[in-house]
Amino acid sequence: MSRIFSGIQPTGDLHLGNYLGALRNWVALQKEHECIYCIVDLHAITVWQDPKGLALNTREVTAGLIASGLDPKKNIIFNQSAVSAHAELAWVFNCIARLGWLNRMTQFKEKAGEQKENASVGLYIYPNLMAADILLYKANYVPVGEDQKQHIELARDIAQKFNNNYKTELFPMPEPMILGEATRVMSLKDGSNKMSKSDPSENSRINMTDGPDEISRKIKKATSDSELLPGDPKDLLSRPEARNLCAIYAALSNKNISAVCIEFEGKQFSVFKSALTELAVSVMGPIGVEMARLVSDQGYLDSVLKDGAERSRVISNKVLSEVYDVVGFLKT
Ligand code: AQP
Repeated sequence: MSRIFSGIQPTGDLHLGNYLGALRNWVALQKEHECIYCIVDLHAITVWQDPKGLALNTREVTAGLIASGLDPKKNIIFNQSAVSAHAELAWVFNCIARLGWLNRMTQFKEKAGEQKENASVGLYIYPNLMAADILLYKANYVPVGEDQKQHIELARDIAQKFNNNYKTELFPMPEPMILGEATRVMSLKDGSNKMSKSDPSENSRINMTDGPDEISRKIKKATSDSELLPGDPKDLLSRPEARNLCAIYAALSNKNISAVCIEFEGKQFSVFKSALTELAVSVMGPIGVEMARLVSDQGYLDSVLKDGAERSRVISNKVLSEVYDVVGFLKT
């Protein structure tokens, strides 16, 4: 059985991009794989997080995972800071990864923007910690959205260089798994930016906790254009906002985008948006309700995280010990 690892940051409200690009795929994978899902709070503090908000978001993301359909008994679900081996292996990888490799990471450039000199060192070396997250479990596959592909490639480079430097086969090469029709859900306000928790505009995303009225309002306000919907998805290439809405419809209805174009060919956006609202409410509504129920049961969420951390330590301590032996650290 292959081992799957993936992570999600507790940096704000979970949104439709997280659901379609990650969570929904994780739920499907649990049937056939050994899955480890980590709420990556160490990654979260690479940009400022209010401490109370971070704790709140960590529980809310845990609720989101379970409400989406992940079984916490079958899968390991835990928060990263509870398992110190992540930070320990990351340090070793800080000494393996090359500056030139990190300089190429587009997410750092996007997140640091013009303020590069002011960005935290943590944000810069974020991919090394991500490599540690994955390799600590010798994971074979990492289900992620399109935006994370470059970081998985870096994890492979780190694994390869570690193995070469120390003449070992310790780490397998992890593969990204990019699944579904919505591998990169874009902002509802700007089709050139991805939907993101940290986008200051609430109207840019549908949150997993949004009720029917919020979903409907946000879809109505979503940027579209005045043209009719085409019968061929190729004609959407120069219309990023329209393409995004069609891709969301396709993913939510488990169809491909061509089928959606055929269904709505020649229709106006007002008609399409009504259908999209109905569909989004029917898929996301029950998940939001279940999330709210779980969030009110803090004791249960904390017990899930504690159990997950204990189970993840069984695997990760063993791998870290192998790494320390290979590197030559004395276990005094
Ligand atoms: N817009 C998206 N479309 C498809 N997949 C997405 N993911 C995130 N946004 C989209 C996928 O969700 C998983 C968890 O991501 P994350 O929360 O750890 O980090 P992120 O990619 O940085 O997400 P955000 O929402 O943009 O968070 P902030 O604003 O805090 O940086 C990943 O598998 C990711 O691919």
